Amino acid sequence: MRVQVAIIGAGPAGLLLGQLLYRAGIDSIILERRSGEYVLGRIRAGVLEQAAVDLLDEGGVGKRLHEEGLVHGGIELCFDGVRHRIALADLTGGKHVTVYGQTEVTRDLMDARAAEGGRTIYEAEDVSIHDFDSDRPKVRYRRNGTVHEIDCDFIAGCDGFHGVCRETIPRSAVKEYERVFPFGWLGILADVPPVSDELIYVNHPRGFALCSMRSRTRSRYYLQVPLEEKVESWSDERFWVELKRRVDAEAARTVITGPSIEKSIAPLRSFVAEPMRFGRLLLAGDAAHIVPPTGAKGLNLAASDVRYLSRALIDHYRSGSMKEIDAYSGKCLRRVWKAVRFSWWMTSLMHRFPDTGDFGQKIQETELYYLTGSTAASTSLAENYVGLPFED
Ligand code: FAS
Ligand code: PHB
Repeated sequence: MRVQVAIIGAGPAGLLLGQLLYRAGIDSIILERRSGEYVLGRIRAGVLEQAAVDLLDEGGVGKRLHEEGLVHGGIELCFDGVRHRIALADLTGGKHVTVYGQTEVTRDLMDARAAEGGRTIYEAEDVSIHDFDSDRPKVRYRRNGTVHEIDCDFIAGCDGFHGVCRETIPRSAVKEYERVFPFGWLGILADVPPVSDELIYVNHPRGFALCSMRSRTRSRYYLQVPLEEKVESWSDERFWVELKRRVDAEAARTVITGPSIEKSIAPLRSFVAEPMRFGRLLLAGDAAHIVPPTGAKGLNLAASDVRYLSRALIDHYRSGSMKEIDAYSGKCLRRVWKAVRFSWWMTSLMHRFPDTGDFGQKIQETELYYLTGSTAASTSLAENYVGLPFED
């Protein structure tokens, strides 16, 4: 079998890339090791930058997003028992973010690909990539006991942090940067109305908390927990009691609690692999980088990479040039590192570390008082949160 682009992974990066290539008349196949239902069952990101919304529109899959997504012009920072609004749109000349779950983005992309007859092989086993340092790369996979081989022009490694693509690259060719945070996020999804119209990021001596949402009737909450914590030791009741101890008094009084429909603990790390291109293999999304979710950048960085990668591949097939392919990794990484910095900064500011102590808590609160009292400082947070500009 031959295809122009073989995409490994049917998460947001792989599906969005496949959709943008399809709209440009470029043939692709997606190989996904899990079932579609399993992929949809993962509860992850919730906030889209305008650039990600624009890309989904470009892919022709923005209809439900515009019907159901919640457009937010601000967030709140809660510290020392008081909430302070960061007016994102006012501070950035009108830029907003849209609250729309990653699950829904993935569903919309899967539905579009199926309707357009795009090829996605789910439950593809033992995917392997070969000869990507030549101009005739190959991909192999097993399905129902039969091994299949695909000849292609390019391989897009969209297979996430634990994928096969980055792991196949010779170790001497990759430089990895990593910082693992000494805590995780315990997340709960519940069909209860959100406690506030906008997201609330909480700095508290007991630990970070986040009040988010998926719609006006479905809420998403997070609590910072120790790394060794087990989700089994957190009953719904224990979660709600702890959340009320960390949020401000009004939120504690008005939060509507209810049974969880999903509850899980995610570790937090910053990770970047450089470069993101190896011959005819190009990495995108979590396959190349991971950020702590504090800055709501993970999914948006995947979209950012796909914006650059789709344009580079379209340019190649239209002009025969490799110029944009050659520039891909550098362009991605300059934007990736700015998001990694912002996510690290916001995580460091909002979380309780083992060595924070009383002095460290006062320093964090003082930085937050300065931040929320300074237009310059708030603008810096706002322009990073809504998404920094792209290079041409
Ligand atoms: P993904 O990991 O989503 O997709 C990769 C796909 O490749 C998966 O479907 C996987 O099954 C498949 N795959 C892996 N190995 C394969 C192989 N060998 N062969 C074939 N397929 C293979 N981001 C936020 O912005 N906010 C959040 O709150 C947030 N919460 C998160 C919670 C968790 C537990 C995790 C893990 C991530 C979270 N993220 C969050 C980040 C997340 O949203 C990612 O940034 C986003 O899923 C990136 O999309 P992809 O790059 O497509 O990677
Ligand atoms: C979410 O709703 O899942 C979410 C929102 C904002 C973040 C992280 C997660 O920074």
